[in-house]
Amino acid sequence: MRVATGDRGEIVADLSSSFFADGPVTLSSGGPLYLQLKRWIEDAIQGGAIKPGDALPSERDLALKVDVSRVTVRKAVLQLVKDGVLVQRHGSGTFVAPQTQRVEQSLSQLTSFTEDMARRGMEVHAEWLDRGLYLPSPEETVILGLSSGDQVARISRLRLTGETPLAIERASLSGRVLPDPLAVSDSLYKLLDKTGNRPTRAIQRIRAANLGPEDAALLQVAVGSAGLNIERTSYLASGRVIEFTRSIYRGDTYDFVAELRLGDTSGASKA
Ligand code: 16G
Repeated sequence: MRVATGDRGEIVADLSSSFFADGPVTLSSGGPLYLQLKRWIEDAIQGGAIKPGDALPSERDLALKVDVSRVTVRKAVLQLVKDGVLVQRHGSGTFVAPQTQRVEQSLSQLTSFTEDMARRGMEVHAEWLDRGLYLPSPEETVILGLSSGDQVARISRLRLTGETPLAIERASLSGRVLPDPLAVSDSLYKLLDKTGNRPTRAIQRIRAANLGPEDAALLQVAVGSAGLNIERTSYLASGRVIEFTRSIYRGDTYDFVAELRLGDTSGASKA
C-alpha cells in the first residue's frame, strides 16, 4: 500500500480494487485525524461505496490502510457507533448500521401499532419481554383505578419491522380487563375490541430521552442515543381508564406529526 501526503498536507492512502482494498484515497484535509477518518467513512456510506450491513476491516487493518494509529481508528469508529452510523457486534466486528425508514405518525388518531404499520404496508411482529398478572404498583393502582386485591396485567414487547426494532412498549391494564395476558397474540387493541374494551380516547405525553443501556441494547442503538418516551393513557367511552402504556421509540425512526388549525384569536385581539 502506498501512503503519501497531498498538496494541502492531507493524508493520501492507497485503497483501490474494492473500497477497502489498495488504491489512492484522499482523506479531507484539516482537523484532527480521527475526524478526517470519520468523515471519510461517512462519505463512503452516503455515496453508497459501503452499504448497510457491510463489515468494516479490523481496527488494525484500517489503521494500516489509512496510515493512522489504531487509537485514531478506535476514536473515529466509537464516534460513528455513538452517532448510530456503525454498529458493533460482540465477537463479529463492526458493520455499517442498517438503514431505517422513518415513520410518520399522526398524533390525532387513536390507532394501534399493528394498524399503523399495516396502513403503511409494513410487516410487524413482537418479541415478548414480559406477559403476566402482577400485584399493581401504587402508580398503576391510581392510574387504572384499581381496587384493593385487584391484579394488574402487564405486557411488555419489543416491536419490530423485519429485523429493525422500532419501539419498546410496556402496557398495564386491569387484571379484570385482561385476565389472561397470554391471550394477546399480535395486537392488544384487536383483543380489546373483541371484548368491548377498545379505547375511544387517549392522552399521550411525549418526552425526549437519551436511551439507557437496557433500552439501547433492545433497540439496537448506541447507549445515549436519542429516543422518545411516550406515555399513553387510554379511556373507554364511559371515561374509565383502560390502558396505561409507557413506550420508548427510536428517535431516528419516528416523526410524530400533528395537524394544527387556526384557533380562536379573539382573546388575543381584545388584549
Ligand atoms: C400503540 C400505542 C400503545 C398501544 C399499542 C397497541 C403509542 C405511543 N402507543 O403502539 O399504547 O398499546 O398501540 O398496539 O402509539 P397493538 O394493538 O398492535 O398491540
